[in-house]
This record gives sequence, C-alpha cells and structure tokens, in this order.
Amino acid sequence: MIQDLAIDLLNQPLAYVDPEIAEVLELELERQQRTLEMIASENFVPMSVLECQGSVLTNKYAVGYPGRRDYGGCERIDVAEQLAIDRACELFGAEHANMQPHSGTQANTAAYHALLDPGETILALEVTHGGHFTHGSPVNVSGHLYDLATYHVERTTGLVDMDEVERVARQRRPRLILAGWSAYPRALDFARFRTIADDVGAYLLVDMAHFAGLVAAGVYPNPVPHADVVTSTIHKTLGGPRGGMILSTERLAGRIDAAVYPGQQSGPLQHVIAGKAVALRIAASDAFRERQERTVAGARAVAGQLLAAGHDVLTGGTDTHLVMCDLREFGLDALEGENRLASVGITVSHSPVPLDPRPADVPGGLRIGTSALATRGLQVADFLEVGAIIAEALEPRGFASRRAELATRAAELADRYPLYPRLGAASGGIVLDFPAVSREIGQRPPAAQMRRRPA
Ligand code: DSN
Repeated sequence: MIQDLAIDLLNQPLAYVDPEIAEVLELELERQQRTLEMIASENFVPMSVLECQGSVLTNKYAVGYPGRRDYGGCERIDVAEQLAIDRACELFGAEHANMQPHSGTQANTAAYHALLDPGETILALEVTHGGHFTHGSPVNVSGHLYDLATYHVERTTGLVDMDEVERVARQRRPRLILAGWSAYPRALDFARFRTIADDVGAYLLVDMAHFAGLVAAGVYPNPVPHADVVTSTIHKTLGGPRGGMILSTERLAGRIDAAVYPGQQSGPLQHVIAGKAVALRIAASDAFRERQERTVAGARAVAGQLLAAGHDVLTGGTDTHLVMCDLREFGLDALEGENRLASVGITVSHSPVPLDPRPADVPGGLRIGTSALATRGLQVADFLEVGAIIAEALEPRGFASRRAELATRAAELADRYPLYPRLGAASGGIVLDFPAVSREIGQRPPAAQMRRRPA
C-alpha cells in the first residue's frame, strides 16, 4: 500500500495530490488574468520560463560553478548555467556574470561581502527618497554590518542631488558608492557617480534590479561600463524568473563568485538559472526592445493622465517603467488609494515619498508600474485609458459612485489582452478538472473531466 502510494505521488498531478494548493494556483492564475497588474517590480514570465521552473532541473544539486562542481552529474546543468552567464555578459557588455543569487537581496549582500569589511561605509540613496532597504538600511543585515551614509533627491526637482553625492562622499569617504533605486522614476548619471567614486577611492556598485530590462533594450543608460559591480534581479523589467545576478569586472570575478558560494549560498536553483538563460535570450530580441519602449511610453501615458487630472507626479513624469504619485496634496491616504485601485481591479503598491515629514512607515504615495501590462500586450492608447481610470479612482470625492464603472473599464482591458490562455482562461475557457477527491492522498485519482469555467 505504501509503495503504491509512493508511486502514485510521484506521477499524479497536483490537483490530485494536493487539491488545496492546486486551488491556490488556479485562483492566483485567475486573479492575475482578471486584474491589471501594476506593481512596478512585477512582470509575467513567458511560458518557456514557467516550463524551466517546473522542470526536473529542480532536482539537481550543483554546488559550485560550471566545470567545478562539488557534485557529480552536473554535465547538463553546466550547459544551462554557462549559457546564462554568456548571455548576461553579452547582453550587458560585462566581463563576468554570476547567475546564482537567489534574489536581488542576496545579490546585494554577496556584493557587499565581496567588496567590504564590516564597519566600512556605504553611500546610498535614502530609502524614503527611492532607495532600497538592502542598501544599508538598519532593518537589513547591510545596516548591521556596514556604516551608512545617504544622499537624497532635491526638494524642487525631485532629482537625485549629485552635488550632495559628491559632498557627502568627500566628507564620509565611503568604501562603496551605491547608485540604484527601487522607487525613483528618472535616469541616473552613472558617469558622474564613477567620477565621484574615483575621487574618493570608492567602489561603484549599481543596483539595476528595476531597470535591467530597460538597459537591455537600450532605453535606459547602461551602468556596466562605469561600475565595478552591477547587481540585478531578473524578474522585474527583465521579465524572467524570480532571482538575482551579479555582473562585475574580471578583476573582481573571483571575489564575487566566492562571496556567492561559499560566502552566502550553497546549492544554486538550477531550474531558475535555466529560466534566467531563457529570459536573457528573449531580452536580446527586437520584440523585447519594442516591449520595453512600450513600457516606458505606457508609463509616460499614465503620468500624463495623472498630471492632466491635477495629481502630483514626482519629478513631473518618468524615464522608466514606473510613476510615483504623491497623494498628500489631494489629502488621500496612500493605503486608501491602493485599496480603491484594488477595488476596481488595478494592483499597485503604496510607497513613501521623499521629504515627507511623517514617519517613514506612513506611505504618502503610490508606485505605479507598466512592465507587466506591456508584457501582456497593452498599447499606448490602452495605457492612456489605464491612466484615466487611475486618475478618476484617486479623485478625493465621489469614488463610491464611480467605482462600478471604473471596474468595468479595467475589466474590459484585461479581457482584451488574455494572459496565459494555455493555462486556462479566466472566463469561458476549458480547464482540466480533477473533482475534489478525498483529502486522503493515495486513492486512485478520478478521471479528469473537461469543464467550462464559470464566467
Ligand atoms: N525590490 C522591491 C520592489 O521594488 O518592489 C522588493 O524588495
């Protein structure tokens, strides 16, 4: 009986083995299909990447690096990881790539570990001005291990104050200057950061987690020629699987690799690394470039609609995939704004806004991103409509009477651009249905039935 059970469990589908988790997957698919995803750090991976992540590569331990592993049987894995490395180097013009960080956070932690001794100083963008908490914030291990100095955006323009970067660098003599952001809508002057870093003898690390896809497409400045080390995620604008990477000069390659493994991690996630390779191949294509251009044009369209409706858009627009909307002028609480948009089917995230005198954990605005919707296929005219819906939803008064109409308009856009139709459509599609079997796993699965999804 136990043996039968084991055989069954190895080969049966999720809907049979674990109906509760299967239901979570199905409902999440439906949520993604039915709503307009505008979290600036999210995207939709192609089916080819889903295929890698659900593949047998997940079974393989491959501690080490291609050609020098601590485990046998890595000959296929090596091919995939080397492809990912070579594609990353070629796409971004880097001398070295480490594709193993499990996330952007781990990429940053490993990069610090490679370059700094505990107690040395990092100079980074203040988190409430658009920086990221892994850039030396006290709530992160980087803030425990290293001394943090910060630079800010200017009060009038909302742009990073490069004169302040230079001034603070000269005063504090950081070992590492960090250029990069999580909630800042404009391009950075990497050449000036390099000059300042050279002036004070600091490393220059660029965290391009958000804008890597824009860099790959040539619509945002490439930091690689200027930086000693560039960290990134693969899953934001790059549109690949959730995970990180580190690019560096050849001179630092050994230190970066040693900091990732054995410094921070053990077994790499080879199913994810294969997905990273696929994403990087796609990112070298003309179709990807067109999508990134549409992503930025879409963000500009959304910003334009918000501005036209009288909303406060930080820096007056965007060069990127994201728009920062300060809601304080309208007296609208940012959580209320996020909830209003959720109730009409648009998902965004609240965010602190620079120079807000209130505590850092009180969000003053919304961060609105266009990457996922551009991947889904929305065109600039659609983004104008999305921007109009958002602007109307955030009007201080009369939301309750407008909510249903705004939700219908958002749903029409979602319907026009089906997401993952092969996985089962949110409305009207056919899905394989395993009727709720006993929660006692190990029983023979009932035959799958075709059913039409409820609209
Ligand atoms: N990178 C963050 C974001 O921008 O959403 C998550 O840590």
